Amino acid sequence: MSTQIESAPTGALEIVPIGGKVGAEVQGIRLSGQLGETEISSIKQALAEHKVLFFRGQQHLDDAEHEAFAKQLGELYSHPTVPTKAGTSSILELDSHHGGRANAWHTDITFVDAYPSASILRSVVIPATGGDTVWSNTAAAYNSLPAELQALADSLWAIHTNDQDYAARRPDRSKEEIQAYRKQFASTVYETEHPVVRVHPVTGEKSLLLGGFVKKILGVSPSESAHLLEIFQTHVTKLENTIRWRWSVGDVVIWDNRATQHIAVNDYGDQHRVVRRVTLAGEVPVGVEGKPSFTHSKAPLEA
Ligand SMILES: O=C(O)CCC(=O)C(=O)O
Ligand SMILES: [Fe+2]
Repeated sequence: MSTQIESAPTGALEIVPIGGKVGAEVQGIRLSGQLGETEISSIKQALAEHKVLFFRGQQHLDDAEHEAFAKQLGELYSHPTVPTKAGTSSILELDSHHGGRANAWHTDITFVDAYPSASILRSVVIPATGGDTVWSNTAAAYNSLPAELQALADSLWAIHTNDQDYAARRPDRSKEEIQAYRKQFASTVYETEHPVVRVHPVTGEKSLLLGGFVKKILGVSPSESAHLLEIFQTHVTKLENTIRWRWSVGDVVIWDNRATQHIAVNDYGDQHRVVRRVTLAGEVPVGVEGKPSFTHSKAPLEA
């Protein structure tokens, strides 16, 4: 079933759901920095509903137009530690030949309190085989928990940090590469306390706020924390709660970073893969009792 929303100037914008719980393709639109208000509000509405939106055939976008498009949806947000691509105001490039493989489930930049509300990813070089990305609906994951575990999750808080990155878990990288990456990625070490369940500011939905930057659940032992994380994360990665995208060059994907996790599947060996991302500023999350997250430390990396 698809819904049609009238929009100017490109005619009908069609939202075609793909997954049962997450993801829709948006058809009949040429992305640019000159979209009409109707199109922008239709995209925002569809994003709140479907969490991940896919746009095919946007090869005409260059870095500047990618940023111009993003600016119509919100304020651009630059990564706190990784330098933006030269010549752009906020683009983060992930190049597989330079270590850019986000192959662990995560929500973007949750090691800061006001982490991005959305990410807009554009494919530039795509391998002939593999290199898909998978997203999970973390509100659906919360809803799939039994009521007893929902109540437990509602009461928990977790500490997130950038001083434990996915690179460190990659067997294919040398010690030197891991050290160099860590030196940049965690040049400033952030530690932030977030509720395990956040309330979405637009939809009011509760979702699990976890993923690869979590260091530990507060108030329990390290081993209890690991067990609890496994229980919750199992619901996030359940196939029913996910959508997997086979990229073509020129595809653009927008995800609601407040209600999703994602992972880039690392199954393409030495093939080249390049994607570029713009993120939009977010607000400080609140838990079910209205208490906001907070960054309790921020310090330069110790040698
Ligand atoms: O490479 C991808 O498909 C996703 C990379 C990623 O995690 C991101 O852009 O936030
Ligand atoms: Fe990411």
